[in-house]
Parts: sequence; structure tokens; C-alpha cells
Amino acid sequence: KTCNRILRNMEASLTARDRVGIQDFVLLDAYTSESAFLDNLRKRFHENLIYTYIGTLLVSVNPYKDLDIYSKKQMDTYMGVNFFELPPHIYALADNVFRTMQSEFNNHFILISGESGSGKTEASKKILQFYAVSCPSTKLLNNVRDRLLLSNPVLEAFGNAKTLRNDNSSRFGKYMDIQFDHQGGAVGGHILSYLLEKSRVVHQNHGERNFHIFYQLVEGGEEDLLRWLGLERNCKHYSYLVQGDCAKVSSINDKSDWKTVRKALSVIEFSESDIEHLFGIIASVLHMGNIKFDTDSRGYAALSNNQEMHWVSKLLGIPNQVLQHGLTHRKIEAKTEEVFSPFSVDHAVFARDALAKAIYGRTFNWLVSKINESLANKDSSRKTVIGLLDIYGFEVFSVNSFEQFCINYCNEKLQQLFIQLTLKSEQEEYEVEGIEWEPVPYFNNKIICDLVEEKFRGIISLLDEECLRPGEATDLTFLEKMEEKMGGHPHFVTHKLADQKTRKTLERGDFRLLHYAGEVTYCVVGFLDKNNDLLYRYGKEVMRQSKNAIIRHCFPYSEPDTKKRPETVVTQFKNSLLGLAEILMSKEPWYVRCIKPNEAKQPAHFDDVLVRHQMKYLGLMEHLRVRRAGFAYRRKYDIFLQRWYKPLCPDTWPNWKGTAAEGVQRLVKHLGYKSDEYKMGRTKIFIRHPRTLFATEDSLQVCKHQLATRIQAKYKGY
Ligand code: AD9
Ligand code: MG
Repeated sequence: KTCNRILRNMEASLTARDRVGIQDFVLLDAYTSESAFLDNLRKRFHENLIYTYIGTLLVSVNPYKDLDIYSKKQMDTYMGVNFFELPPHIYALADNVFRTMQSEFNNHFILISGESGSGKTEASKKILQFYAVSCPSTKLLNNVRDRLLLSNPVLEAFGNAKTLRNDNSSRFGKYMDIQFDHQGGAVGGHILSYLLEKSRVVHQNHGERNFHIFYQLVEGGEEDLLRWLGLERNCKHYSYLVQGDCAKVSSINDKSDWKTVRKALSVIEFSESDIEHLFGIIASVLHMGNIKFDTDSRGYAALSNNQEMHWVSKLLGIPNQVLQHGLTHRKIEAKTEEVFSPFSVDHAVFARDALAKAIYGRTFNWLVSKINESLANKDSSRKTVIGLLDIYGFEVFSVNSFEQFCINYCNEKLQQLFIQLTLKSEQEEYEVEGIEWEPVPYFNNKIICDLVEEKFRGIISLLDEECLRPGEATDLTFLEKMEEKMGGHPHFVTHKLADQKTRKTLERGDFRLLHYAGEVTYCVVGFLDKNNDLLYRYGKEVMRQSKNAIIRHCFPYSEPDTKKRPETVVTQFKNSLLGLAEILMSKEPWYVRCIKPNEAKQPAHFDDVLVRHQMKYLGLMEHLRVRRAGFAYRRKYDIFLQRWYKPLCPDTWPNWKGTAAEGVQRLVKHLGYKSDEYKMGRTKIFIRHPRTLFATEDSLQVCKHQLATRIQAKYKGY
């Protein structure tokens, strides 16, 4: 039955192909042709069909308009239906992952990738919504469900911002585990966050904004609250909110978003005192940004306006004098005594911004841990998880700095993971299993990952080395070192060699990396400072005196000895990405590849050049080739035999005495698999099309039903 339904769906798609294209690229006749691939995507995009498969991988093109395809009715349609029976949809993928997890009782993750603005965050929200609606519900589970859903608007308010690429751009990486019990109920969750772009708190490029929460509070905050926080209802009043000169954005409604966030915070069990302290911090950051310094008679920094300081002092619960001293001095510890050295104005501004960034960054981490507490599942019985990875996408601006370097490095790592899990391991597996195979060539971006992260030789090592030479090293010495050490690397372009390698000249302070997704020119200014992320010890000591509970939590006395050098920002990030890769490698992967149709965030506009470029670097053509020639499904013989299909073969049931491979061979013969439908490897069976497997699954259901009827008949009357 399933097989017939799948065939009907495929036939319908083939009949309508001229108008709506093909819904699975694997069925494309000219499957090696990039143009045919592009034509298919374009055709479907113009018909509002934004999803297309490559086997079980989902390609999604951002429609930049609301489509009527995410209703409860649509969710019901896709629930419990085999993957290829209905037109491609993110719900079909979500459902397939869920059902595989249920039947095999193992862990999975969905890797959502694509450049900035391609629709990753939206995709991850749709998946979460699908699980929220489709999972079994009880009063208790509904609680968890609501918290899982509402963690999103809160984290987006504090961690997303308008950039030139995306009005709701994720400025942190997010990995979320959704935990399910035996019955498939969502019983808990856990979020890991990665490197928040803190520098945005104090500086935004033209046309960009600070994190949404600041504007939401100023625009939407209740009168009483604003009065209590000492805030004016005017973003223009705050220096940290106006540097990008675009506080108002037509696609964003800060007022109504404020209401959503405020409500979400209560559902996630933030107490009124937590909320008070949280917004006290947000407001104090805004006040801090307005603190100005003059030069005093000795040439040192002195506060020029006391009003702002008054509010910071009140909201953070730190005596005014202590705060003032902390913002204008640094402590030098001599052998027996403490000496305070006054700041120059520049230094004071730097220290003020560093403190604002630290306060915001640490509060964000506190927020994540608080949400995790509320999502934690106390029951210790074994659970399975589906992980959702939604990270900042690859991005290129006219000026790119340390932040873009980190974000693009992260995307390089995810691409590497994708390659390892699909193109590389798939082909290696055929070889190991002795399956005949014509290798498909692909670009392996490991060379770029190595350039960035290799121990002692990579860019990160050089940067850290320079950060260890305070007073001597500068951004320019870092650049010179790179030029010296990696000038000959095919993916690194220096000022001197720019003309030869890419025929585009470079400014003196720039270097260019040829990333898997395109060239990016980085301006080296600020790399050392941002990587050091220096926060004066005295500033931390002052924060520890705070009466604000969140601040006290964020600046604990137990912080590691500050005399020991903390890890640099990029090294911490590198290590957290290594940790992430380990988490992911232990789970079964699924993929959503998101594509941005145009640079103007416009609906109905499909830019061929832009899309073709993304198709290429996302490795979609190679993936299709491997899928076309390969096998959609594989399982170890014993698992295949034991867990699913043994009951189907009368000879082998209930106990097969021979080897698992022989058992599987006998089973597939019994099931009537044709010779081109499957291959027997050294340790696994490989099945070419999912439909073969679905048919077998159907037989299993029929068999189970017959068995149940027989048992019922036998024990009737007992
Ligand atoms: V970034 O790397 O975080 O900067 P994302 O996450 O890839 O980026 P996002 O999901 O935020 O992009 O999508 C950008 C915008 O495109 C959204 O704010 C929506 O306005 C629009 N979008 C994306 N996907 C859809 C969709 N399925 N339906 C309608 C969409 N609009
Ligand atoms: Mg995003």
C-alpha cells in the first residue's frame, strides 16, 4: 500500500514536472547538469514549492513571504506518513526523524545550514512547532512543550539582531536537544549556546541594530517599568542603540515582540525578581553607554555626567562612588600593597565598553542556563533525543572583522562535518564493505579548516601567539606573521600577493580567505583586542559587590585565578566547536540545506547567479551524484534481521541459527527483492530505494496484525 502511494506521488510529480518541477532531485533525468538542477529549483520556487529532496536531504529556498503551508492541518497531513508519500516538506523530514527515533530507539540530529538569511532559524522553529503539536500530550507534557516553544522568542530577543543580511540574524550558535520518552512524548530539552557576538552591544555598523531586546524594552516597556529603570521611550537617546542609524525597521514590531517575550519569561518560570533584575541589567547597559568622560586637570578620565551613573548604580546595586572609581581606575597589585592607576579618557571608554559587553554576554549565558533549568527533565529513565542545530550562517559584509572570521570558521567546520558524514564516509563505506563504486570527486574544505585551526601553524595559533605579547604585538604584526607563515597557502591571500592570486587588490591592513562558500576580505583591525577580550580585574571586583542577583551570579568570587591567562575567545570557540562535533558524531544525521534566493530579501525574485553559487558550495550536486549512484538505506545484518524483518520470514522465525548475513540473504529472497534493489556488503545490507524498505515495513505491519488476531482468537474467553 505504501509503495503504491509513493509511486502515485512520484507519478503525480512526474506528470506535473513541466509546471512544478521534480520533487526529488534523484528523479531528475539530467542529474549531472547544474542547469537542470537550477531550473528545477527555480520552477518550484515560482510555484511556491520551496522544498525539494535529494533523497532524504531537504533543500529549502527562502520564500521571503508567508506561505500557507504550516497550518495544524498540514501538520496532521504529514504526521505518521512515509517520507516519499507526500510532496516534500520540512514536516515530512521532522516526522521521519521522529519515527526513526521511535522505532530504533536511538539519537538523531538535524543539521540546518546555509548562509545568513537563508532560513535556518525559521526551519528550526517549524520543526520544533511540529514536534510540539504532533507529540503525545498530557498536562505535564504540555508544560514542557510550552517552555520549549517559548524559549525561542526569549533567546531570539537577546541573541538576534538586524544585520544588513537578515533582519532577524542569529548572533549566537544554538544547539538544542529535545528529549523524548518511550511513548514519544517531549519530556525535556537542553540548549547549548555558542559564542555570542558581544561586540554588537557597544558597536553596530551602519544599517544594523543592537540586540532586539534593547529596542523591545524601550519601545514596548510599560510606563511604570521605564520610570523605574530611568529610561526614556526614545531609542535615539541611547548611544548604544543608534550607531547603525536604523533603530526602526519596517519588518520588526518591537512593541508586540516585547509582549511575547514578557509572557514567555513567565511561562519559562522566571520569577518576578529575576525579571526585575534582568531588565535592570539591560537598562543599566543602556545607561552605561551614555556615560561620558572628560579629561581632568591631570590629564586623566573624569566622569562628565553623573545622572547616568546614578541609574547604573541604582540598577546594579553598587555604590555610586565604587562604580565611578571602578570605571576610571585600574588596580595594580604590587608586592605588599594595592595601587590604583587612573585611566586616560580612551582607556576609560575602552574599559566601560568592555564591562558593558561582559555584563551582557554573561547575562546571556545566565539566561540560557535558566532556560535549561526550566527545560530539565528530572526523570532519570532512558530517553532519546533529536538535536537541532541552528547556527549563524556564512556572512560577508563590505568590512569584515574578527566576528565574521569566527562565524565563517564555524561554517567551515560544519561543512567539514557534512562532508565527513556524507560524501566522504559514504564513499569510504562502500569501499570498506566491498561494494562496487565509481568515486564521485568533491571539494574537501579540510584544507581551509587546517589553515585556520592547525596547531602551531594555523591562523588561530598565530593570533593567540600575538595575544601573548602585550605591548609588543599589534594587529599589524599579526598580519605580518600571517603573511610570512601562510603567504604560499592557496586559500590565503595577502596584500602583497593579492594581484597574482585573485587579481583583486587588498588594502594594507587586510587579508583574504578563500572560504568554501566564497572569498572574504577581513580587516585585521581589532583582532587582538577582541580575541583577548580584556576585562580589567578591578571591573570584575566592582561587579562582585552588586546587589543584583544575576550580576552576582555572573561575576562569582570563585572565578578562576585571574592571574592565570584565560583562554582567548577564538580558542574557547574552537574547543566548543570540537565538543559540538563530538556530540553530533554520536547521533544519526539528517540535513536541511537552506538557500537564499536573492540579496534584497524580496519575495518572488530568484537570482540565478546567487543560487547557483550556493548550490555549488553546499555540495548539492555531489550529494545528488552520490545519492543517485548509491544506496538510501543500510543496516548491519544482525540489526536488520533481529529488529525488524525476522518475523516476516517463516523459515527464520523465531530463531535463526545461521549467520546474520545468511539470514538476511534468505529473508530478502523470501521477500522477493530484485537483484538491483539491494547489495550485500561485508557487514551490512544496502538497499537502493527507500520504497523497497517501506514495502517491507508495510509487510511487517500486516504480519504483526495477523499475529495479534491469531493470539486474540486463541485466548478468546480467557
Ligand atoms: V542567520 O544566519 O541567523 O543571519 P537564517 O537563520 O538562515 O539567517 P532566518 O531563518 O532568520 O535566516 O530567515 C530570514 C528571514 O527570511 C526570516 O526572518 C523570514 O522573514 C524569511 N523566511 C525564512 N524562511 C521562511 C519561510 N519558510 N517562510 C517565510 C521565511 N519566510
Ligand atoms: Mg538564524
